Amino acid sequence: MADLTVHHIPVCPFCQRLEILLSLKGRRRDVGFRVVDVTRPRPDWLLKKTGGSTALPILETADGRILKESLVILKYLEDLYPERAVAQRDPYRRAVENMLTMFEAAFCTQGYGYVMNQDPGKRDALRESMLKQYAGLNEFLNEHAPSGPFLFEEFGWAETVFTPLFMRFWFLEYYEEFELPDEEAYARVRRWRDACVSHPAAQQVTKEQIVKLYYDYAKGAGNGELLPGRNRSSFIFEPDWPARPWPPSDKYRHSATDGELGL
Ligand SMILES: N[C@@H](CCC(=O)N[C@@H](CS)C(=O)NCC(=O)O)C(=O)O
Repeated sequence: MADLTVHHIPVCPFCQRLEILLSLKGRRRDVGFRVVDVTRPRPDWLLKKTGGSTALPILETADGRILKESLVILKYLEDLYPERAVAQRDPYRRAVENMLTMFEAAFCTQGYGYVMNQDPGKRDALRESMLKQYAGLNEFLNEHAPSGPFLFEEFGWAETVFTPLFMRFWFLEYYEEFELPDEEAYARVRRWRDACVSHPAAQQVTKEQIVKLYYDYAKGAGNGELLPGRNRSSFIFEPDWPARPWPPSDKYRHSATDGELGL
């Protein structure tokens, strides 16, 4: 058995960060990943380990110690397996990388708030706020890494943190018709995003999985919660993704049944 176990939800962006970091280090097989089904109440053994909290991923060491929060776990893995450094080692470069990483929480909250919105009257404002997030990243990259495509020479720490979010935001393209405008204000961040999502170390999930899994988010229900009239969450593991039809993209006018979603 691996010395380290990550308890995770497949297709969760925070869990994908860990998989990307481990892939970059050639250490993916040194850590066991144990799947948790969030459509059911968390098992007692898991709640005992976490002290009652339910957010994943958590990392468990061989002697049963628990770490929480993806950025904390990333740092732990970076320190534990230092031989292929993903984070910058030069203090100034590390600080620049950390400044960019600080944007992730607001970026994430904005994207999830947007996809979960159920009020058509708020769509324009949400789109504008999302664009502001991208414009902020664009400015930062233009200042610190105008040529790119990455912040430094290679896909590194900031890319590990942001790529899973760029991939999740495929749900905005599908359910909100959100696209980055073809304008200078987004040109640099577009190059960063496109290079990030196509990097070989970040291919753990597909657009198809994300769009199908996050249907219930697009209807306002997060984390395996059941929507009215439904018996199954889009977060269940069976049937597998290819067997499910693509969900209807018009989230404001139609609520798909379990049958329409192939659940
Ligand atoms: N800030 C946390 C966020 C973790 C998080 O929200 N995970 C989601 C899955 S994407 C989760 O576990 N949701 C279920 C829950 O909170 O009960 C991190 O970076 O690890």
